[in-house]
Amino acid sequence: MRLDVVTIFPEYLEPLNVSLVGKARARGQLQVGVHDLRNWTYDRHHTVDDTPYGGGPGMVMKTEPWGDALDEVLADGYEAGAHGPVLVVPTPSGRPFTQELAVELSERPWLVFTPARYEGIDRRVVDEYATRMPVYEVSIGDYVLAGGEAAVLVVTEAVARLLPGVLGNAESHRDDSFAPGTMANLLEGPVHTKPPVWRGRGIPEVLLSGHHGRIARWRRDEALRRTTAHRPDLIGRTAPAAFDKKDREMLSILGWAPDPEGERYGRFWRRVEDVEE
Ligand code: 6GU
Repeated sequence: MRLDVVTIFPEYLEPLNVSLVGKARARGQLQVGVHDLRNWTYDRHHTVDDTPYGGGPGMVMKTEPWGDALDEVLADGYEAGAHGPVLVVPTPSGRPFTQELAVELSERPWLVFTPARYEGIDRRVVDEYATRMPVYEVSIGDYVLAGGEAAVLVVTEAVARLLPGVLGNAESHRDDSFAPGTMANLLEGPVHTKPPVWRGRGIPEVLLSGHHGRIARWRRDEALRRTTAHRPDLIGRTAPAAFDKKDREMLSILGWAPDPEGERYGRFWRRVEDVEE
């Protein structure tokens, strides 16, 4: 896979040299180009922004540097043998970045990122490149960052770990919390390692029992506990068939029951306390 990032803060992308992504690059599984947008400015002040048409606060990133930068980065990529680029535009007004989207992007050969500062990029830039390639405008969550660079790091790490041979264990993706599929998307429960006692705290007995069936059940129950506590929305929208009898017992203990009323709009479970009488 090839990645290109155009940014006014190339140094913000330094983490792409370390850890999982850095190792994938070193092994040749990933080619990364980070490009300074100001290389495509031709005035003395290297201006990349201007005041918004229609007024309002903040500044808008100008069309010409982005257009010239993207034209050259795309031409150089094609020259180097890359094909099938997609443009990934980080923005708080994008679609939510999910594991499903990470999987989709991991199947593309070439991602071009355009992290913006200020109030974003002149709309015409996205509209222009959307005529040439798929464009994904993505948000990494319901909060506002000062710029899209941190989002590029987030998306890159989520995508890179899905590439064949990048993570050690090929089995590990299927079990990811949020892995697409018909299974319930549950958060993972607690994990433990040696020593067996730390500051008077032991390990749950079952994990030392050697009973694989009971261990799997305990892990599942802990996942249900954690998911009901932290992400009740994930339980609510899980189809009943994704839960076995023991799951439903645990959900009942945790105060959850099937919601026949909600089924029409994709809400299969409700908190028992939520019932109004
Ligand atoms: Cl992708 N960019 C910015 N600036 N803020 C965000 C975001 C992206 N995702 C969530 N907040």
